Amino acid sequence: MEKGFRLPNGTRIRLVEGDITRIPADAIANAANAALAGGAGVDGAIHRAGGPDILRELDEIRPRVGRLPAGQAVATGAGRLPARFVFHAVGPVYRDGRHGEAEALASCYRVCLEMAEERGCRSISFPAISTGVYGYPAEEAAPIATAEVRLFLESRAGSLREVIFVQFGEAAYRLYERLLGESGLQEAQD
Ligand code: AR6
Repeated sequence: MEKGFRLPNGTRIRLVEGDITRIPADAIANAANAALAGGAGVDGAIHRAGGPDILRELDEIRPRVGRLPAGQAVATGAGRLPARFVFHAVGPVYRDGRHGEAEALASCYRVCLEMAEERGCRSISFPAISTGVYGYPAEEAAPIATAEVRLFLESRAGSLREVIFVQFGEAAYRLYERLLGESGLQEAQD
């Protein structure tokens, strides 16, 4: 399943249901953890598909940055993934929504978009950060992700032409489809 939306300035938001490791993009955002040590979920899938080079790079970064706070990200190469970079973003662990979770989640998207621009990327893909192991309710996380991406594309996009939301499973895909569909964006036909 897949759908595209066009912004007035010609940039695009693409929505895809599937495995983020199989979808080509200049940069792939990862839902990592503070230890940058790999893990389950999409993090595990990215390390499995990308191969050991990614963890080797993280081994070098770790001593410099220590434990990475929620809302921040570091960049590595993408190993065997169909991408140039992986941005390892640390999402917030969801407690009750009153502990800065929304701002930290928004920051994950913003920081990754900025990192993509800094590296001249044309496209970046995102999983639904924090909505798995970290327990962020998908319906609360989705409007934060889409609003942050839209704001960035509308106001700050340079090299970046396309942001891809990769949703795992039909329910997550439908949630984004509804949100983006109701946002007044034009659906792209190609
Ligand atoms: N492609 C796209 N999305 C995926 C994939 C995939 N291959 N696999 C899972 N998802 P999670 P978090 C979706 O748990 O909540 C790890 O252990 C999944 O359905 O991967 O940020 C890290 O090391 C969900 O919607 O990340 C951290 O310790 C979304 O990706 C911790 O989990 C995020 O789920 C981070 O937890």
